[in-house]
Amino acid sequence: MRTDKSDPHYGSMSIAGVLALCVLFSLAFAMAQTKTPSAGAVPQFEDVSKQAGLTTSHISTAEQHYIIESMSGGIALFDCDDDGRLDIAMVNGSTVEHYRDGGDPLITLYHQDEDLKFSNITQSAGLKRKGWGMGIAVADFDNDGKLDIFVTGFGGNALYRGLGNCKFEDVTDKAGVRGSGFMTGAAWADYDRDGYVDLFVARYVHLDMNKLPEFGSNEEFCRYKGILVQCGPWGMEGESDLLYHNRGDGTFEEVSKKAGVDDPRHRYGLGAVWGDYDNDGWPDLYVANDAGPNFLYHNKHDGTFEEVGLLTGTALSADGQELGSMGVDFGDYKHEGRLSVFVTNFTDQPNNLYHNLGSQGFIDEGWASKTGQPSFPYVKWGTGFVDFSNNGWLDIFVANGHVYPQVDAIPSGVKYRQPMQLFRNLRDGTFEDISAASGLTQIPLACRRGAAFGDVNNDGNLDTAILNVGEPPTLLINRSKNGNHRVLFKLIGTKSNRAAIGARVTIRAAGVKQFNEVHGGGSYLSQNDLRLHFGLGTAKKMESVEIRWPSGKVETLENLAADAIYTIVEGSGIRSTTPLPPPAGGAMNGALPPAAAAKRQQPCCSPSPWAGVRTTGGFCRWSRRVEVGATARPAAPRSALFHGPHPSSSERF
Ligand SMILES: [Ca+2]
Ligand SMILES: [Ca+2]
Ligand SMILES: [Ca+2]
Ligand SMILES: [Ca+2]
Repeated sequence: MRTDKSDPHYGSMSIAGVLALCVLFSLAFAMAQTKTPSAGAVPQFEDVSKQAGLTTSHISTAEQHYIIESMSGGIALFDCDDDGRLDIAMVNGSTVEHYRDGGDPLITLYHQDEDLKFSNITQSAGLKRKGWGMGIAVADFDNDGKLDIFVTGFGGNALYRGLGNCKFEDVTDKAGVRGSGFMTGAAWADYDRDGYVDLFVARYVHLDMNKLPEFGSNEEFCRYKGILVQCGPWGMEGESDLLYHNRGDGTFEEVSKKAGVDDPRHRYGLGAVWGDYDNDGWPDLYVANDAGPNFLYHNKHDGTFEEVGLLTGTALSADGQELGSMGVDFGDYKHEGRLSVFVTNFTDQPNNLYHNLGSQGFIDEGWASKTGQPSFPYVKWGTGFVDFSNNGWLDIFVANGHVYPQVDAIPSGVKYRQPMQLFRNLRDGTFEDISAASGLTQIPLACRRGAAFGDVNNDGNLDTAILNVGEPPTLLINRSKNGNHRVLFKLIGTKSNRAAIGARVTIRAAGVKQFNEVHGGGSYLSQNDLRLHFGLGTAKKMESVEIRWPSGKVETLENLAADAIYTIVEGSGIRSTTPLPPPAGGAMNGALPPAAAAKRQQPCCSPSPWAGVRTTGGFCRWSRRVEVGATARPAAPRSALFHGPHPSSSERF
């Protein structure tokens, strides 16, 4: 049913009433507030892990005598029951003793029951396969509208087919994706554009669990700054990589060799992410290799790839060094219309920022961008280009943690548990380290691995979940209050794969063009929110929103209002619009002293007819969804123009 949004008496309170309340509250808050000069400029994070109920520990030994104990694992933000709230899947890890005994359940699944309250539903979800979990990536491989989970592991992966309502069926063996060896990064993309997502799986080193290299046994490969440590990866044999082509019938065929992504030289593969770096409409693949050159595979449109890492300048550091690479993300951090690459690396190395120059390849601006110096001492893993401040510019987040617990015995230098880092985009190709100003350095240190990004509490600010080795995960809620507008897009493919992995959204707002692509796996062995998020700064609307679906179909929406979550279906436009709370900012949204904070238990201030209610978490809950074609805010045009062909009856949906 279409609702009449022009009715001023819609809802329980009139617009005039809400406005009057808003003025009152604004005055009250303004009077009570202490102004801080930088408020709004730097994102602020709150660690809610404990009160959110994220209490299950990742599994690891304290000593980590073997390299296999250091590499797990990833974390995923995705909505397993399609209720609009992100749930969290954490890879569990294991120990050599446990593994020899059958291993540990590969992942823990937390359902978000209400705002930022999670419960562990792993057992009832049917996620029972045991082993040694490493990475995670989410997609809808069978296009049935239910998200599926792929977990990499040492000695065997798991593919959990979604049945709806956060229940899963283990189809690993039926699908033929169990694999073997030391599997790490996984990433989904429909590389041959047949409407079904395919799956790349990186593999690390060759390891025989019955003949593990003894701790400290080799003077060359099992030493670090003079102390005894686990052996490897140096001196170890590597493993090839895998590519599973989706046959569309629930099974996969391993085609890495045929496709040219098998890594015949057996580099130590870790993080992997797909992205169309050359804008030809076909997904390309970046693979971060530890202690060796990285791979950039260009998609040749015929089911095969050409490895162009060295040719494009994305394999080594600026000074020609092979670095120990872990995590990776693609992002257009300078609004140039091209995806650049950020890669996290081992200690005493900078991170790489491979700036995409188009036809001239890439140039590593790790040092020049000023992300190199502050990251140099740490061992760096989970990462993402993320606009935490909603100003339309991508910042860079990095999760750190050493591989050797023994480094704590070395008097100087970095320790095993390390701080997280955030680099603010200064819009000139350089970044500023705002780890301290954003509150990240006040969060207890941990040895971190995967990091995933998404809007966990649906307030329009991107949040992050981080895996901590041997400890429960960290959930950081972004409490920024800068008044900036923003938007999220949930895409549903019809001709394209249903989760729209690989879809590209390009928006134009206040004359600025931004784009991003939907990723099935990335960062370090992790999965971000499948919804694409854009910060819009002061822009209250987008002049245009162009969606390039993986099928190749391009559709454009015009004059779309900001501050909403849009669900868009390939071929039929906006299916639903969920308003976001009004951007927090200005007088009523600065840092609140305790007395004023108590007033948060009030109706949300907004002239919107969709008056929200503040929950105990301090943010708004908005219940009403707007029908197809309607706009989110009363001030916006009454309906967004939709240009694009209508779906034909033959399209799957
Ligand atoms: Ca959910
Ligand atoms: Ca599915
Ligand atoms: Ca391409
Ligand atoms: Ca949020």
